[in-house]
Amino acid sequence: MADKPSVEVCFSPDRFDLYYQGQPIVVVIDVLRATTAMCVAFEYGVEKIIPVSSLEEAIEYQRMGFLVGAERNGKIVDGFDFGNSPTGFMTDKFNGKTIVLTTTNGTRAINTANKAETVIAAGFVNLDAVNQYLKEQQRDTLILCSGWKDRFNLEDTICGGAIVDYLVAEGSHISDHDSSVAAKYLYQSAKTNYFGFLKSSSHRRRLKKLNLQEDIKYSLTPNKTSVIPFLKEGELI
Ligand code: 3SL
Repeated sequence: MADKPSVEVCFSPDRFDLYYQGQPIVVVIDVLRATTAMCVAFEYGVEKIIPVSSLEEAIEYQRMGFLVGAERNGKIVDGFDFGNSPTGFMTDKFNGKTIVLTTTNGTRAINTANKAETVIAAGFVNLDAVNQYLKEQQRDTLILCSGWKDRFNLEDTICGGAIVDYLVAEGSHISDHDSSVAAKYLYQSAKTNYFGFLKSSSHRRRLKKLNLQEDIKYSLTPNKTSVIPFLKEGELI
């Protein structure tokens, strides 16, 4: 019988090169809030999202006439059209449009992963759809947590742990890196109440100060959509 594919977790983009060993699938997670917002944007009809890492690139796209969103440290950057609030994408104003987005961590993580054959964006909001997709693919998978400025964060790790937990329990994948085992245990401790478990997480506190509780609640709610954003030639579709 052929070996089972692996699923492993990398805690932050600056560790990516240590964990990336040519896995054909990379799953990028930024629960609060970039990948959650991307799922919502597609659910509400956005056609494409061009994720850019720097504000300079975002300004270039603005000059070319694109609709451009930019977030830094949880706030919309002055001069841009929108940020990365998931609830902010619950509108038909982006329906059928291509938008450009830059965020503190999430878009950079997506661009870090772009050497993989397949890159998808995940969060709690599309967890079942992502789990199902990965189970069907049967390929080595690396989960990349966006973290916060290259540091570990709880919410992305727990979401990554949920994927590992599912795929290992289903018997479709194996997982043996310590980071993946740790992510799985954190998920198992958090799964009955993500909101409570993450009460003391640094990013939840940061967003709470900015009055973004609604975004936090939404982002921690599983399975709001079955959309899976895929990166194709630098664009999410
Ligand atoms: O880092 C990111 O990509 C953002 O999602 C951060 S925030 O939730 O907008 O603060």
